[in-house]
Amino acid sequence: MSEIRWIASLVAKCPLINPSLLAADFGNLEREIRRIEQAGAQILHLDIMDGHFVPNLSVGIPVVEAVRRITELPLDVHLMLSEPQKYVKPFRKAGADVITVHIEVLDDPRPLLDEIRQLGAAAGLAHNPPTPMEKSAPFLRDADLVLTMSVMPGFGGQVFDPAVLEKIAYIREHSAPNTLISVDGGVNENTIADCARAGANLFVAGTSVFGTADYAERMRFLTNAAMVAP
Ligand code: S6P
Ligand code: MG
Repeated sequence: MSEIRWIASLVAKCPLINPSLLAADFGNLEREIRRIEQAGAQILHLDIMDGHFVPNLSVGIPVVEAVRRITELPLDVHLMLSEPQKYVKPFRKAGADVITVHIEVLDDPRPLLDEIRQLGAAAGLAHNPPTPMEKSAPFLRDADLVLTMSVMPGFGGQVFDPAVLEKIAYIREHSAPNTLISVDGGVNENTIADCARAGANLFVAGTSVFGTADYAERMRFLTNAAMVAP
């Protein structure tokens, strides 16, 4: 697998908090993005939902385009879609730098992960809490980012499922050294250290960042909490 260079430099800066815009104030998106940039964010997470793979809708291509115009931060676009194959090209064109697709809707994710990389983006592979590790295990080295969902996707502000820690440890052991090992859902001051200890290095955080008053203080606090050796 040829390497997308900027991923290696991002991995070198880990542990990193990956603020999820789902919990931001969409009425003031530009202000929210400026505040999170000033708070030290190195990447931004965007949740795309289709009302089918998950029981909710969120934002689509025009919002990713708008965010792209506002910031130069890498955009990590999490596709919670039943048919991601139809949308990787338009999301890449809209400005996605990482495109993550779910194993649950792909028998063999390799062609789609390859296509994402050929489009010049980093390729992410996600799995939901009930999905056994065996489903994603054969493809860990085909992805630049492996995303372990620690809640059933669809809504922010849910409670972290500690059963995912075992999956994260497996991924850490079996993925390539420059893989982003990400966790998403219920990541906060009580759960982040366990995720880091298990081997995660990129922590998607919605409510636990945007739900607070001082983003910079919160980003520092969570980052420090994640600074524990796996
Ligand atoms: C989970 C959601 C996630 C998001 C979310 C995390 O349902 O779809 O993919 O990234 O923003 O939110 P929180 O509030 O648990 O950190
Ligand atoms: Mg997400």
